[in-house]
Amino acid sequence: MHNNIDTLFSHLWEDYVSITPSAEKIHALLKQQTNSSDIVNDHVAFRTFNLPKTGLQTLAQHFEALGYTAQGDYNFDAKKLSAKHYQHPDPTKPKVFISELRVEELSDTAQDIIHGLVEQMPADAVNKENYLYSGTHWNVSKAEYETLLEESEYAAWMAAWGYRANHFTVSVNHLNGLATLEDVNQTLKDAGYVLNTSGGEIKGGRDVCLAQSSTMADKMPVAFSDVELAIPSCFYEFAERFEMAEGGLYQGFVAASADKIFESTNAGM
Ligand code: OOG
Ligand code: NI
Repeated sequence: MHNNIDTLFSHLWEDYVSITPSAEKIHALLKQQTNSSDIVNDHVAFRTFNLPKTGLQTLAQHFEALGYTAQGDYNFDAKKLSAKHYQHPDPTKPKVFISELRVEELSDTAQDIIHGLVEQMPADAVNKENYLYSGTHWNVSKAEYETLLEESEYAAWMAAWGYRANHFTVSVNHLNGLATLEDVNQTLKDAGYVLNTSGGEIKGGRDVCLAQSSTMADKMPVAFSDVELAIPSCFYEFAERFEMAEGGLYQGFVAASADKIFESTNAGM
């Protein structure tokens, strides 16, 4: 386990930009446009399979050890996912969103593939300091990836990329000058980036106290056990939070919006 939150997030960022070159470029672009010395990170998201060896809790324990606590539960019926979000008592620390695929709801074929992958993973991998950015612990063939892809894009992504930050998120509230999420989106489109339009370019809004947008994932090569193939890796998200009626910025997530953000790793939109 890490004993320092900032060190953990810098390892996560390093791993993330190594397979998401657009995020590093957008980070630099937004810094330059807003004359900021840094960009505030709203949250990071992780994915996993709900098998006992590697369920959501095996990732969460690394954050709990650093003082994070579970705050909200989310369910995505069609995608067969459950999720929780975590917050730290220090509000300047990024929030964490962890989802897990309910493997038992998939076909027997898909379940067999996923069990076969997770069996290859050493039992102690989840307790290693680098677990949250350790990638895959298995060999997966192109055919297995494609079989999973037909049923669950999430399962295929996990099989190919494993344990790592799926995305970082720019806190639009902290961007001087680019006042709204619309402004950020326009800046990104002017620079040639492709946004996720599933459910509209902006998901949510003032009415749910959270507006979100994201890029479509970069495509990066993965060495499958038989062949190398370029597939969607990770994306960058942009979040604007609004005041709640009772006061204070909303700190949770919005399931209907999250459902569409997941689709940022879909191939070609
Ligand atoms: C997580 C999607 C949900 C959000 O901010 O609502 C999410 C994922 O794609 O793994 O990050
Ligand atoms: Ni997110």
